[in-house]
Amino acid sequence: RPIGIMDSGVGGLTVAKEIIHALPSESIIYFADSLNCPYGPQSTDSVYKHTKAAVDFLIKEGAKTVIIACNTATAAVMPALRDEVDVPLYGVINPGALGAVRKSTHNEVLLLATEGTVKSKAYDKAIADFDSDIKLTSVACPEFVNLIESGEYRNKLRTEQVISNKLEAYKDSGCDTIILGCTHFPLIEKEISAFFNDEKHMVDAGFETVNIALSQLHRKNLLNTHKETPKHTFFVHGKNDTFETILNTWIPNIDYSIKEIYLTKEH
Ligand code: DGN
Repeated sequence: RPIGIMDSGVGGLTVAKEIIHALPSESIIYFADSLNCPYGPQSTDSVYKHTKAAVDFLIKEGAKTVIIACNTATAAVMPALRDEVDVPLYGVINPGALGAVRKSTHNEVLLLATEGTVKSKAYDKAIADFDSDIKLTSVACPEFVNLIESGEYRNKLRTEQVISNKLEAYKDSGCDTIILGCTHFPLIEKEISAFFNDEKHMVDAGFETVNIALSQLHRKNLLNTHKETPKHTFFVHGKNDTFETILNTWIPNIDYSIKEIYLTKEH
């Protein structure tokens, strides 16, 4: 059975890429909720509804586990949704917070995320649980999501411009660690890191999650033990003209199919 991944759009591809590299025999089914993207500005209730529909869909399609590869969705549904489904469900915020606590050397962390994630204070809570001495500064960066979803991020100059407009005020802040608290952001990680002269520890919440989820799935005997040629399926909810190009740029040379779907009441 495949590993399920959901996001509001292309962001979860950063998580898919890590899984495909780590476990070349596993197949992935991916749900991109392009119809409802972006999640960042929406209420917790509507993000909960969209996320639950996506998770239910992936389970119906046979997913043996689902990774909520979206910080905004994780903040809205976890841990409550875990009790409503009967496969292991992973969110990206606790692993991201733990990664930052581990990497930070002088306890000042900068979180880059969506408005929804920042407002939820989910990172503040998770970090305080791990280490209450850490000072967290949070910045909502919806501009980055638009830049990436539109595919414009492949224009390096434009990307550098958007980043410096947004983060100028934080350039000389005392932070030593930056959390990419939106799964879209690893697509522009190099440019974000370069803006800070490559002097900060970078934490990719999706990457941290894959490490934790895969070792837990291994312990639960849910990973393939035999070699298998994987087949990846990407379900795009609604229309997304840039999805396939971004998929091919970000995760080249894989066997996949893309299916455009619309969720109906039966789903
Ligand atoms: N990729 C999503 C996240 O990690 O929060 C959010 C993108 C969005 O829908 N705004």
